[in-house]
Amino acid sequence: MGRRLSVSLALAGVGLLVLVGVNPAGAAPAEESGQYVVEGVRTLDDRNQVARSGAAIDAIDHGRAEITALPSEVRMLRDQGFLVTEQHEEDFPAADKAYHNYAQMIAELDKAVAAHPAIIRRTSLGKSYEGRDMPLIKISDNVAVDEDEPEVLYGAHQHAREHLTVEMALYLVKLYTDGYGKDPRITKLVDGRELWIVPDLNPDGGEYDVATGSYRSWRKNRQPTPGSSSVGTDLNRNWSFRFACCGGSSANPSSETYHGPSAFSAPEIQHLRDFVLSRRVGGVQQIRTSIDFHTYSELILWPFGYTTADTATGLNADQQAAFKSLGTRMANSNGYTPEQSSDLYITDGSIIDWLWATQGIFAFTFEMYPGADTSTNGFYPPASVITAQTSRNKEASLQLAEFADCVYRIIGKQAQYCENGAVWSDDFESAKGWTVTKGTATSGLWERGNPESTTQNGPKQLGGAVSGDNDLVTGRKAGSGAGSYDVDGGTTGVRSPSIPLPAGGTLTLDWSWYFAHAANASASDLFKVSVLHDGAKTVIFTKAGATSDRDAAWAEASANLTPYAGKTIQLLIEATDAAGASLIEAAVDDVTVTKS
Ligand code: 0X9
Ligand code: ZN
Ligand code: CA
Ligand code: CA
Repeated sequence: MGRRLSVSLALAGVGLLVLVGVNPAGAAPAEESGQYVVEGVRTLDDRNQVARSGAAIDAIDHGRAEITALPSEVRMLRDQGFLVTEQHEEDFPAADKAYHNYAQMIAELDKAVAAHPAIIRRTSLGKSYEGRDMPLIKISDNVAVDEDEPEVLYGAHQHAREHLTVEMALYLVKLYTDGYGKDPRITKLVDGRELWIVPDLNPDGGEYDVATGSYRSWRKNRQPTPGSSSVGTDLNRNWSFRFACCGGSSANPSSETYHGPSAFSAPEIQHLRDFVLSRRVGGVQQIRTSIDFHTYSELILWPFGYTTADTATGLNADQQAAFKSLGTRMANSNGYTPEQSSDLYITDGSIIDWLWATQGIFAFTFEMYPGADTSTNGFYPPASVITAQTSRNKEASLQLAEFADCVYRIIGKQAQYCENGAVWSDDFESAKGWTVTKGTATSGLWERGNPESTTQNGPKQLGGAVSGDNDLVTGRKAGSGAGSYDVDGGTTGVRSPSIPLPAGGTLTLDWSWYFAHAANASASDLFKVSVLHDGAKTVIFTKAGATSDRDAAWAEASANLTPYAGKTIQLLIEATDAAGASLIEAAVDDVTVTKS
């Protein structure tokens, strides 16, 4: 019946506008009754519940009820948690039977779990719009335990007709389970990583695509759009990062790239989002690398899709270089073309942009076989290619998992970005490039040096540093008394050199300091530490003066810099003598930024 779309969305140079057209499969489900199958109708209660919906039960066998029902009755049953499917054989055309339909995919996963229970677990991501279970696979040693190992996410089948991607996921399940204990490289990954596989992000669309025994060229999910007769949201346009921002998706419910009424309106995408968010442990995302499998055009794509700019806010030059290097390395292994995803065409609300921008996951889109030069409909390659075209991605899939400990290793910057310990430090024994800012203070400006001690009712400037001979101090000299070379007349500030902070991990700033004043000080006198970032200033530490005597004594302080991970910051240290000429002194030593 339907005219099949003959162009690929992945094809370079194919304008998306071309795709807006008559799509008979998107027509409104008319309010007339049809034959359906309801699973899990076991107890008398279940039976009554089905009957109460208004549906007529035609037959029941082993919890499988055949019913005649109106679409509204089907919706009611689905809302009650029943899996309701159209009554027909949902399967591939005869020549393509080697592809796995939904039930066969589930059976294949269960076989792997039964064969290797120690290293593979199947749980559920949640239910699809029509109520199908969306399996979530974890492969790792001690699979029942959440170990502290880098995690990897392989996802497949956001797009219904891209059936080869389900085969890819099943291939990975077999690769990692059958290979464990036999292939040392695979054994090492299963032991040292937590591998997550989501084999079917769009089970409803996939089943719909094969439901009649001939392909329907279906792409989206099977969720009706409120206020419209159209069915289906493009799942790879439904993610919230820059949702619908840039012309890379459509607001028209009948479009192949309809982004949905709002971000995360598709239950399938909500479930994957919730799972990914659940992998933040102690504020740190555990998943480091990801591939989202699609077909076709033989491409490896990286963010951003929403802009043609190579770097953008949230994607700096090092990060872009790491994406490009890993993408190119993987492409060398499978012969795909590596490029930024917007080189193909602009997409907004795509999974990889969200995974990177909000979670810092190095996420790639793979467009599998065939290449863009196909003359046939590239979404339906014959089953005979499955083995070659899934195993073709073995090496790339393993590389992705191997680099999950530190993708920056591929550009030689693992020490800066990945290794725990000192990220940056200054003991003020040498000049690291701090600059005194133009302040209002007339004396006692910050300087690096060997401090002289002063005393007035106890120590006010300490003659010794915490480390070595030098510190950062407001007027290094003692002069003729404590009141010489102290801060007078306003604020003196000193700004650190630029500090590039690694992305990921917990970042802590530690420093030694003191702030001393005589009883002639006030609450307006201050010692302050701030972070300069993105053109803004955020105060992270304040010690106010008081109308009492406070002696100089080294103390330690710390602040959380994790919010600035991945950014380049500067520190600003200020001391203020606000009113008159109070005796004010301050010093700092041993500033460190560490990552844990
Ligand atoms: O348009 C898509 O979603 C993908 N192509 S497909 O033909 N499989 O539909 C490409 C997405 C590439 N862009 C991003 N991942 N951002
Ligand atoms: Zn796709
Ligand atoms: Ca020092
Ligand atoms: Ca001084």
